[in-house]
Amino acid sequence: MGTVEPQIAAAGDAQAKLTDGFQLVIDALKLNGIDTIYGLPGIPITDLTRRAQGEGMRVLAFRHEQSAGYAASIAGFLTQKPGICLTVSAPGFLNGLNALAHATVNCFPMILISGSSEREIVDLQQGDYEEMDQLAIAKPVAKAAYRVLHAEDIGVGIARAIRAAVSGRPGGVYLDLPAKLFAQSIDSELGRKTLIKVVDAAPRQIPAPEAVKRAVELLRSAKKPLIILGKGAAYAQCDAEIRELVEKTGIPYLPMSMAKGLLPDTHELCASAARSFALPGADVVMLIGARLNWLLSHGKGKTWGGKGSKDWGGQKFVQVDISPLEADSNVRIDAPLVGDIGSCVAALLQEIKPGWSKPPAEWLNAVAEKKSGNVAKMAETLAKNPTPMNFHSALNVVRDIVKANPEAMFVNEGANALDFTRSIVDMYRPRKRIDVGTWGIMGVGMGYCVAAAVATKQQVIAVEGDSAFGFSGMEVETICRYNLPVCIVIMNNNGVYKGTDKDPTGRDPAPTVFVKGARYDRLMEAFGGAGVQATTPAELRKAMEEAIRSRRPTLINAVIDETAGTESGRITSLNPTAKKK
Ligand SMILES: Cc1ncc(C[n+]2csc(CCOP(=O)(O)OP(=O)(O)O)c2C)c(N)n1
Ligand SMILES: [Mg+2]
Repeated sequence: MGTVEPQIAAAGDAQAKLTDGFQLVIDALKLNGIDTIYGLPGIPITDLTRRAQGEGMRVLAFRHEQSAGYAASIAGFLTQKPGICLTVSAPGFLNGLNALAHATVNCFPMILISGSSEREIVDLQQGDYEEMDQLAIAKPVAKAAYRVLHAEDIGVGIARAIRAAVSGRPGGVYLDLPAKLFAQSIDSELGRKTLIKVVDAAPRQIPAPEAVKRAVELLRSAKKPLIILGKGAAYAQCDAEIRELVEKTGIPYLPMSMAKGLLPDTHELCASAARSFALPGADVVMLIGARLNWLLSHGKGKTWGGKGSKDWGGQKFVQVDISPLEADSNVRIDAPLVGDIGSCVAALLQEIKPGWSKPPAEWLNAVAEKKSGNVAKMAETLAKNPTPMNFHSALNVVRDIVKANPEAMFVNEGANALDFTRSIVDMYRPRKRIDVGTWGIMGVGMGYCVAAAVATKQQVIAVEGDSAFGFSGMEVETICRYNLPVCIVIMNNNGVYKGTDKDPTGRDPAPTVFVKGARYDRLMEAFGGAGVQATTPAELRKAMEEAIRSRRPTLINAVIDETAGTESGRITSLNPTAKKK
């Protein structure tokens, strides 16, 4: 290992029994089954990355900490183990902070470990190299934040960080490791004894029997029940039980974006294509790992059949959630069911006895009818082959490719590139679709691609808006460097939402437009991957098939009609524009 060998090991017998901060961090992570680090080296953590790699950990080095952070966050979602992001102090830490906040908001278990500068100097604000009170800054966006000052506390620090990240409602945890800590030496036997192998890091939380009964009673009383599956349900990895619950009760369900594929989108009870009928029509709604936030119009307003924008639609709610604080966050929850999703769903299944009567045929037929009407309409649109290619004709190809490769991981970000894809591309397996999440955040794309490939070893397909891609585009080098089976399709409409805006004064390009006819495919070629320009669905299909056959890093620049998108995609209504023209 040459220079990466701890100095102490080579320094003779008397010192050979010492260990140091670097080593204890690595030992503590490994002891807890954490084998991958997503990060970016520099002072004071360069040697930590080297030595972790030397000790057999997978250390994936990115071009920007934000991508490393997003990678760690989604690795946490996919594996139920905290994803580790490792950064340098102040600027590196701040670059990773966005992902930490993202993890907390999305309930992904992640630990941001950042090196930091000398406490004495930082606290007296004497101007240290990369001086910053990182712990204080991380706290408001983290589920928990800790600092370790002494080598003998590393075991406790890592254990606390792991528990905080994965127990209860998962989230982002910050762990501050000052530069001085890494070089501290202690007796290795003593050090070993300070390490903690966390027992039952995410304990099951069993729901109260009376809460289960209340929930089932409410469901039983429903004439028009609906189930909504959120990404919490996908995270829980109790896929068979959730499927059983849906099928046993015969209740139509709506998957939120990252819950798509928990049951196949083609399932007869999937009501996605009838969403705008099912939400206002339902009388009892059971939320499973889904929050009534903006993505569900806060459970009220016109989406839910309310008269005004804030009026209750009259639905009663069962809410299955690990957090007792979630209920009543937006509207009254008549039957909160608090516990881990696996335990709650199992308890519901117990309580739903044989002889359970399925929802009234009238409701089921109405949903099915609405659905088949919309599916037929969509099929018509998808069958068109306009020139230039538009979102629909391109996504019709992606839809086929995903159907033929249901195990592939699917990354998606953008505005139109996101919204059209979510509704057009069916998912068939749980936890395959990973996207912009709760915030509708741009920039997760390439970090997600790396983590998805590393954590699942599956082919990755990414559908990216040209703007969305730009946030993390440099990571195509990372993808090429690790030779990951990632196929990126850029929906290139020359800009944010579309490419047709003009500066009213005629001086500059409009803020929403990019260089016309940009060749993103050549970016991939610069690093040895395959770059393809596709102007027709046939070219796109051929390129995607080849990417998947070869498992080579591939970027396809899909040239989309620049007039095809709409402002803000599907969330135009959230975009404030002056009432006065
Ligand atoms: C971090 C961040 N910055 C800015 C935005 C605002 N925003 C939403 S979608 C989007 C890009 C949309 O353009 P593109 O990805 O090309 O998708 P298109 O609609 O053109 O298909 C932007 C900048 C955001 N959601 N997140
Ligand atoms: Mg665009």
